[in-house]
Amino acid sequence: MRLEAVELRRIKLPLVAPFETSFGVQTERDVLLVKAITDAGEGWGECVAGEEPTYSSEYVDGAQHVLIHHLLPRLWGRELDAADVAPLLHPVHGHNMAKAAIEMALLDAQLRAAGRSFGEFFGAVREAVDCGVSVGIQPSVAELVRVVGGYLDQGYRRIKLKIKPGWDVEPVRAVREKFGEVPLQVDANTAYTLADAQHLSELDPFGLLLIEQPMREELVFAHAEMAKVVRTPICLDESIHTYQSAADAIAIGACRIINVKPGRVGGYLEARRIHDLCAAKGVPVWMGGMLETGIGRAGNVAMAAMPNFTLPGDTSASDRYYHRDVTEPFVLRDGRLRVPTGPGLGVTVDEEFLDTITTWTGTLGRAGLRAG
Ligand code: OSB
Ligand code: MG
Repeated sequence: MRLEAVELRRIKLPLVAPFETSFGVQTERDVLLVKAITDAGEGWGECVAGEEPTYSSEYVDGAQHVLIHHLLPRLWGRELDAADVAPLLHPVHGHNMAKAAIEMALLDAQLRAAGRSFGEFFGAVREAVDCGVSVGIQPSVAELVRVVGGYLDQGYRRIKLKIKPGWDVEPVRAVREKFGEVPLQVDANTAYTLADAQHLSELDPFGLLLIEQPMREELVFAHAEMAKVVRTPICLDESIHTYQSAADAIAIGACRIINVKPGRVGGYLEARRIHDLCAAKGVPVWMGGMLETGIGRAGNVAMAAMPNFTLPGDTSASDRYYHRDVTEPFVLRDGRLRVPTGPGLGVTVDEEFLDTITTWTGTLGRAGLRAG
């Protein structure tokens, strides 16, 4: 396969409700989409970087810049397999979400051409995946209980509560008291320090599945220290950038569970290696989410069908995020989403709809950028 051109597109999609985390409130997504045009056909990728570098150091304008100026120039004019992308981009440090977007688009093109689905490529062992939902920080505990009740009524199989100092033990207690033994976990998005270990151990009596990323991403050793105080299993999200960082974190006891986000680790192929490592080490994984559109969701749901994805993922239905998705919507059935079976991502991108929400497009080829 040869990469002939890449169409970059920025779209704005409002969220159905504001999503508040310890790092801010989000009311819409500003998404960078990548369409790879190859001699074997086209493929789509979605960049999960946020508008601001507040989840990680990546942000969408930066991802666009690095793709145009540093990543795509390394891919023109050669025979490529999706597996060649990461080695070719290895000289560029970091920028995993930007790298993941172009690898995803090439993998989609390659699998569409071969008539194979992402699920088949990953060795999916189930036709549908168990879905959880990530619940943002709410204005009050009463509102939280109402929102969680609504998601449980829809059939979600696991609730994740976003927490931060001042919004942790009480919301967890309220949800436990109201909804009993529903599978429940929390995500701090780096809002605590090791000095908070004793406080976080107050969550232990609630039988949570896990506590996700309590401390800053570089504090991997501190997570191992915290695990000596907090009995709830620690799960890492932001700290895991590569296969190697996953191996190191597991080796020192910094986490017992890993949240796999293909964008965060530089693509689906690195995510698959992390899945396989964790399977070998007896570490369960689950599919994280970055409020993806149907494009990213299609790939995530397919990967979540791999055998060691034994916990429900942040793979919620399209209507949890958007009034209208950019593909056919993913619909929750019995608390699950079906793994697409068509070639590549197995979804059709609604380009007419895209045109109505596009804020910028640019086409790149060997000769450079043509803004559209
Ligand atoms: O930490 O998992 C996270 C969304 C944006 C950035 C970081 C995170 C999240 C979520 C949402 O929790 C998960 C989803 O896509 O449903
Ligand atoms: Mg997280």
